[in-house]
Amino acid sequence: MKPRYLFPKDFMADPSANVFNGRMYVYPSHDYDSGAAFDDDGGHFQMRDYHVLSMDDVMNGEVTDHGVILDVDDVPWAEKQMWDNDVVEKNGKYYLVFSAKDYNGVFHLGVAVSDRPEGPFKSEPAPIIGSYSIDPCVFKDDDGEVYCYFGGLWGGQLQWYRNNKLKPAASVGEENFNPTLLPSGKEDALPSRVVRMSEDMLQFAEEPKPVLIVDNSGAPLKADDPHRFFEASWMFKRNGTYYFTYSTGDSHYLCYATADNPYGPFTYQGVILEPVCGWTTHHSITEYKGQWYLFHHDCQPSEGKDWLRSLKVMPLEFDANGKIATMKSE
Ligand code: FUB
Repeated sequence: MKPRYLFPKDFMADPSANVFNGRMYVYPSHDYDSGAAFDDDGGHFQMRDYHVLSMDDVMNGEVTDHGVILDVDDVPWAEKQMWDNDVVEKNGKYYLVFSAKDYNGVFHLGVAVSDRPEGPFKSEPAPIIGSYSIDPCVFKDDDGEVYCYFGGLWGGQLQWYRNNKLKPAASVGEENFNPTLLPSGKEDALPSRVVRMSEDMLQFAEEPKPVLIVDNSGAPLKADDPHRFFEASWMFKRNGTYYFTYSTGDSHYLCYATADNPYGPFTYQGVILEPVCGWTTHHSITEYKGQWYLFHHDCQPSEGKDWLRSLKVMPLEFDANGKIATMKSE
């Protein structure tokens, strides 16, 4: 089946799709033309607010735009660049976890709370203590524990940190992409992070841990592997298997790796999506009414403008062994 452009009226990206109260909700970033030039730090992504979209038929149904659910002016600690977010329900409240830059140009993760999936959401006064980098995915396991997966290279600043501490050589400022902080060649790739959230969902309950992706022999993927982690962590569970899915950034794939627990290590399995039109590729995978879907974005409608992305969705199939066939979004 051909993918559907979900919301042709506006430019949105980084869709996090979640089912709440029997309805599909999609929480994207909200692209606009700020006039900022393209750079390797993502300085062209100057997003200011979030909307939420909802529908009860993913491929054909009407898509409702519930309007602005959080604006950067209503986040006391954030100056700019409201990048990827995700929402989870816990004990009847909805928690929007998002990434934005503070007034020192440093990315952190923040939490905003609502009584309804449609928002509006009210931001906490300060970012999550000990949080850094971008692209949070909040995943609720069957026992009710919520895990946050996060991190992104280059403009996402993940290369500034080792063992959750700023590397001494990291320069805090506008120049995020400092290649000397990145591993290279046959050094182990930099991993995404996973952390269990506190019961009230407002803080980390523990120190973030690396999300190790290993090959079939148990060796970590290397920095020069085109399938190594870059950004856009997503987690889902199917038939007891934890699927960690992610973008490879500069090689432009969506890939996946599996484990029998939320912390991993995750064994690399393959490519989910071939490169799309545009530099970034970012997604979520969710089941609704018995069908799995791949939500993603591309830049075809804006004729390749990386900072003006459009939401897409298509069905996703698993084989009898739980494997995902590589797809193209055309
Ligand atoms: O939308 C801004 C950034 O672009 C996201 O945080 C990345 O995952 C990439 O999609």
